[in-house]
Amino acid sequence: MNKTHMTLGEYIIDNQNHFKYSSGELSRLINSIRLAAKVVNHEIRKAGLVDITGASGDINVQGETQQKLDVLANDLFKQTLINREIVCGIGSEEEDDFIVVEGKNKANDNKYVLLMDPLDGSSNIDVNVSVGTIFSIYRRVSPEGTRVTKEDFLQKGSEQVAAGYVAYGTSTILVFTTGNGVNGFTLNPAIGTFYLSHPNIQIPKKGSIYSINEGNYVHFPQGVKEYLKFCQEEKENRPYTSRYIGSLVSDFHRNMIKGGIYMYPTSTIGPKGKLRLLYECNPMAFIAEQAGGKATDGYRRILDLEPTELHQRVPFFCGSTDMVEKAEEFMAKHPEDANY
Ligand code: P6P
Repeated sequence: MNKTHMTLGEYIIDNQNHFKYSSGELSRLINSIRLAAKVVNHEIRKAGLVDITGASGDINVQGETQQKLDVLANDLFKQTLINREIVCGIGSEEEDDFIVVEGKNKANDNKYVLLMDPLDGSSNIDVNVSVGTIFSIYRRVSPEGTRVTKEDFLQKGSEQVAAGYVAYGTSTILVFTTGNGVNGFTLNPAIGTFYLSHPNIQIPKKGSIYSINEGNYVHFPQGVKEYLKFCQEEKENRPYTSRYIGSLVSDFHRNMIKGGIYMYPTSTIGPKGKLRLLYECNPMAFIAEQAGGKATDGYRRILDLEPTELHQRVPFFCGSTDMVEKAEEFMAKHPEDANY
């Protein structure tokens, strides 16, 4: 039930009994994400004034240069989750392996694991371009009271109980689903409260925006090249336009509101694509489907993919159903590209 000017806290209380396995823990988990998002937002808004922009000097497990804010956001979300003893384990883009949350053994009784990209698109921070946080929540599969295991994290995206993102843009918006539709909450920075601003978001079935790094064009699979040419040569009143911010959360959020497709396909320079299945593609796919959109690897539903590794990468086609299905039509003509 959505009332006007409802706060995130009121929404969680009003909808708690809709959360799968509602026992209050999921509500507390979302509340802890809310707190961490406000703190990260505060740090991002002053980047450039204090020494938290630029590279940290470290390289993460992805082989990517860690930005100072990457490390800060990772530490903030981790600490908030650990302090509240809500999850029994955490997976993060910035951590080589998953983190076991033990505490006074109480944590091992916790039912959930969380996977996150604490600050996606962080290389954009130094040039004042929007960045985001992405999170994915599962119920553990290992017995409660025991130490969390890798299997708790390597679950299909269809098993997620909640997923969301925070877009630190012209305003800061927290968008999430618990399997009953998608709602967006915008932060009022003056009082530090998230208000329901985008109830029941539905991705327009048709769209006219395609979002892809066309700098990689010569390296794309043939089906992607053919789809891009279709968009660029479409005869009826040239409906398509290209928008690529270089920040998944921003490109995705724009498509959620206006319609569009985001693509990060395989290429000869990235044979499995770039985006990570567990904490980028799965949460965004869950949200997209809950908003009436579609998400595939060009051939298969993202949420059906069986994970094998914590940081595995998969190709990603996500957004307005009609656009994703049109792209899949071109991909289907090249089945040789289905095995990456
Ligand atoms: P490229 C950011 O690093 C990210 O994971 C996404 O947020 C973004 O869409 C993509 O990579 C940009 O990658 O190769 O186009 O610079």
